[in-house]
Amino acid sequence: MPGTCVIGLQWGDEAKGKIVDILTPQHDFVVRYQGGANAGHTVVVGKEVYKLSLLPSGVLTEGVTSVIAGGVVVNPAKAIEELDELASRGVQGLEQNLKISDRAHVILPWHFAEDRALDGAVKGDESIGTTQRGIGPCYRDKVARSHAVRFGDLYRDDLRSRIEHIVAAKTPVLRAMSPAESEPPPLDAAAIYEQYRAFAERLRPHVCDTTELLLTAAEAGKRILFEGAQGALLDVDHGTYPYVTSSNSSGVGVASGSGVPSKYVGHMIGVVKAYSTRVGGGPFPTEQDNAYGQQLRDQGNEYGTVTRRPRRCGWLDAVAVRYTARLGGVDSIAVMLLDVLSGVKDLQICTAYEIDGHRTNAFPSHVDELRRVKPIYETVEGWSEDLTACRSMEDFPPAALAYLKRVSELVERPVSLVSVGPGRDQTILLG
Ligand code: 2SA
Ligand code: MG
Repeated sequence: MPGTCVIGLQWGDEAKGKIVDILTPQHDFVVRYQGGANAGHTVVVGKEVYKLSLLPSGVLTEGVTSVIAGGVVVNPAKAIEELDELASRGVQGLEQNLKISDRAHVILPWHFAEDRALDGAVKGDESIGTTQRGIGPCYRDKVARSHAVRFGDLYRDDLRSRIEHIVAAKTPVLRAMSPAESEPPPLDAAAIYEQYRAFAERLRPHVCDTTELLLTAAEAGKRILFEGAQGALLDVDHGTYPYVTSSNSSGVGVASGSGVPSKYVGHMIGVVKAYSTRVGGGPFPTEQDNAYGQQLRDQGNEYGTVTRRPRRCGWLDAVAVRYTARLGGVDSIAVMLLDVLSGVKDLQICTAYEIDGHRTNAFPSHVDELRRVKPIYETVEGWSEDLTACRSMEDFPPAALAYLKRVSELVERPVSLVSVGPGRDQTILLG
């Protein structure tokens, strides 16, 4: 089967962008199928560092068609900003090589205001800590059907009246959602219409029926690389609900988001950070809100790519990763940022959970249960050697090899790749 899929098996930021970048030259298409500009993908090409939020990482490779499929929620201003930035840095062929689905839903100004208001509204002791990119409200409108705008709608004659209709409906809602002191400025339907028409014109060469494009490609045996955003534990259906993003960020989202049946995905790669991070609220059983966590944050430079928020850090949670690997039908795992663990004393891996006195390997379905988890740890031997210059398995100290072996056993998947730094050359392929 010619398709490959790359998904994160934790809470995002597993360095999926690097894997996608490495695999891109072996593919004809690179497809984003869920999420939006809440993602942050860092790709390092030589001395150049590219940070993409919305565009697939494939846009950096000439001759590859990059697709923003129908399951993505698109902020057109962000798409234009990223296209302009890449063009100014000499990336060629964008006009032909980037396709945006006419089915993709459009993020509109009210979605940002709603996102700000929504986050305070979730019951419980913590807010979700969204990226404030309008993602949740846009998906909500998509599913509700009444006040949504798809990319294809931006070119239709009734766009003006559609926007007027939605603005009339949203204005009282927004007012009611927002506390008096932060009431948003009134929505100006005429100005929004003009702005979005201009965005649509600018992006017109990119917009098409990507479902048809991708189905034809898949049927013709073209090699398609599916690029997941966020991580499986943030999946709206199977993650740590409600502390999740609003799309299917686990393996299950590929078919619904792209329109390509999962039978065309021949290899599912699960990307795993050698430890754990989470940005935003919600339970995190192996979190180390202490000197260990700070060491991981410092050594791993763990700050959000989009929001610069410090990421919460902790030990590798093999219970959670085994769950998401099974959920995603993962064939092999890529272990990332192994170099960050150099010099970390008392390395631990969580191998089981204790919940209310019972030991389990199952990942709880309810967030309250997850909050009560006492992680059961296995202490593993650490290493002090710098791994960033390692280029083959023989270069690794025995303790690092033992760590990889243990992760593979616990997750019940072979390790196909190990990464020891952001550069393309800091990658060791196995098997
Ligand atoms: P949203 O904005 O509705 O998707 O937020 C809901 C939750 O999903 C989390 N989320 C993320 N977690 C990790 N990485 C993400 N991308 C950026 C990055 C995040 C950043 O690469 O660092 O820069 O802060 C991402 N996107 C969404 C989010 O924190 C909420 O917990
Ligand atoms: Mg990221």
